[in-house]
Amino acid sequence: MKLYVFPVAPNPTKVRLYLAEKAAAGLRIPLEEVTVSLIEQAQRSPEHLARNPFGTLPVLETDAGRYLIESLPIIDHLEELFPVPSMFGPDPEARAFARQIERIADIGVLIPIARIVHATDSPIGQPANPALAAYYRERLPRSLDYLEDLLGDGRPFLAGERVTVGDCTLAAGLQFGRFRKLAFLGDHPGLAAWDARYRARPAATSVLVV
Ligand SMILES: N[C@@H](CCC(=O)N[C@@H](CS)C(=O)NCC(=O)O)C(=O)O
Repeated sequence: MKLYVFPVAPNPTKVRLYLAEKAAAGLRIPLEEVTVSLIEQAQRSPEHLARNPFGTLPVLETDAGRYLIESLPIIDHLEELFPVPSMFGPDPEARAFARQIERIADIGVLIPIARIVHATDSPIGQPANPALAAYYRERLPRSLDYLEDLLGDGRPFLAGERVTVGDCTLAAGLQFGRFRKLAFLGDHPGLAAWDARYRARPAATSVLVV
């Protein structure tokens, strides 16, 4: 298998954190990471568009030569191939809740942060769009509030005592904001403490660059 990625980009980072957490827990998934430079617009090259017509990362090339082009289905597929140790949870209900938290971290935090970054200071040259940035800034606190409430019972990670895929998604989104000197956790002390705790993990230090 090959995983096409680029450092700091949040969706590839989410999958890379997932892989690093699995490795830290003793399961090194055998795949080759291939860098596709977003800075050089290599995601728009004919070679990459043949893998993914949307021209985005990450992409997983399976051993059969097929391409998975969405980050969560990539993780789902790897998790089915390598279910132990689980990055979702020990039973169906726990796994459903972990997946729900991941969706909220992605749709409610990672995507808004990515939109705000690209609408204000895009590292790949997307045009500024203050109205779009304002729209996502207004929406972001709802999901941050929800995640802050989860942590209110003293749990160390978003889904409980153990790290799950939602932690990877949230950390990937927040890193992208930090990359452009944008901070989002000023009104969320529980999440700020989670952020410090998560970033101290060996899996996080091996992947996060800012
Ligand atoms: N829904 C996709 C989103 C993928 C995506 O937007 N990737 C960004 C990097 S985080 C990208 O490749 N952007 C390059 C571009 O839009 O030109 C996923 O979850 O994988």
